[in-house]
Amino acid sequence: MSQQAITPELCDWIAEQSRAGHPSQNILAAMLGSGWDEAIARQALARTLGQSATLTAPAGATPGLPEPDLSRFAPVLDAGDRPVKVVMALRQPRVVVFADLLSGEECDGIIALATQRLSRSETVATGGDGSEVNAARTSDGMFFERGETALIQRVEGRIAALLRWPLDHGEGLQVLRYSPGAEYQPHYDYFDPAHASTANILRRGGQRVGTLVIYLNTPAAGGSTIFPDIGLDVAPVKGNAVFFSYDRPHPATQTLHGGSPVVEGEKWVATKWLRQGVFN
Ligand code: PD2
Ligand code: ZN
Repeated sequence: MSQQAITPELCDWIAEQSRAGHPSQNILAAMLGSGWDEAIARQALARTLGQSATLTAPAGATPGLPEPDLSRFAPVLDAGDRPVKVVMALRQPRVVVFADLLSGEECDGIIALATQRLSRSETVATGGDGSEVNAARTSDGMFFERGETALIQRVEGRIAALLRWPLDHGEGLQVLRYSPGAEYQPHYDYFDPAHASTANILRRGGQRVGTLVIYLNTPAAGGSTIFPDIGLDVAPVKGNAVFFSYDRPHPATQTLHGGSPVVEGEKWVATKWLRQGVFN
């Protein structure tokens, strides 16, 4: 789009979207999706709705980020119904590796529940709404509803306590199974503000602000979760998990991450994505 200008028509459209209940973050995402320059879009939002409109959180969002309580350097944290060990913590970007978040039986139980419902994993479609099969992600996957079974409920309650983030701000757990050779190429978990489908996705709970990948088994070789920007490889060990958070949908968060190819055996993970607001 060339010659972008803040016209009265544009301001009317922004005001109309706001009156219809769309958070300013979503309006901004829609403008970026249709080719508006970000600086001009933010200026137009600020001019129409006031400066605070360009801040990112949706109505009802919880301020801050999910974050375990590492303030006392306690090597074992109380996650409500289970003590969870801290293996390592990086401050910038925030990455924390936990051990024994789930028991062996809990891992096996989730795999058993998921097995019957696996299908080839999809990612957010590049062309519009919905999702599509993507060569960058060669695993099989499924989603649980939040609270779908007593086991899922227990695990979700534990995650909420550990990361001090409301249970209803979490998406349903996603389970992935990687066969030998399967991988998940490096990506960001936040929704790209420039993507056409993002405004729609953000209506439900706002942006993702944190990810917890839980390892449900220990593959014989390969399958580590990699963070290329910071040179970190996290080994997939049954019951352990890696958590990372991101305060804005931008590569500057250094949260690029991927699942390296499995070399031998299978790899199973359960991922919990955390949103800014209530995800229903
Ligand atoms: O399985 C993994 O290691 C992995 C890597 C990157 C999972 C995800 N992303 C994810 O579920 O978002
Ligand atoms: Zn990811």
